[in-house]
Amino acid sequence: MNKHFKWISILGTSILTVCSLSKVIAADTTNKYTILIDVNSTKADGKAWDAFGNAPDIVLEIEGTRYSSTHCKNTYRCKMSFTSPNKEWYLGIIDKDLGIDDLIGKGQCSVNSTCTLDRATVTIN
Ligand SMILES: [Ca+2]
Repeated sequence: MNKHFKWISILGTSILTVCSLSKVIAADTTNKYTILIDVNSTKADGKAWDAFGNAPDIVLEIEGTRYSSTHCKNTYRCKMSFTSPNKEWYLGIIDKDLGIDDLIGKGQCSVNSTCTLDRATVTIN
């Protein structure tokens, strides 16, 4: 094996390694997850979430993005979808109000888990 061939084969192997590594990383960037959110019927003080005793308008905050859905309005239970490169998240569950929003719960949860976040229970798949 001459000197030049040796360098070319080292370079070739390096390029192949970088290409296959970036392929693995790229394939992992856009996973879609489903979250089922269950909210307790009252706030910690025993009062209803909204005026006139109505159910909350559930909003999910994850990695700085807020997710909402028409079927998450005025309900104690709904499903949402989100995309993320991660498998574990710090979540916020919020009751969106006209005035000041109510925080339903916040905390850590990972994929294929059910977690209790203060006044909410979430299951992520
Ligand atoms: Ca409220």
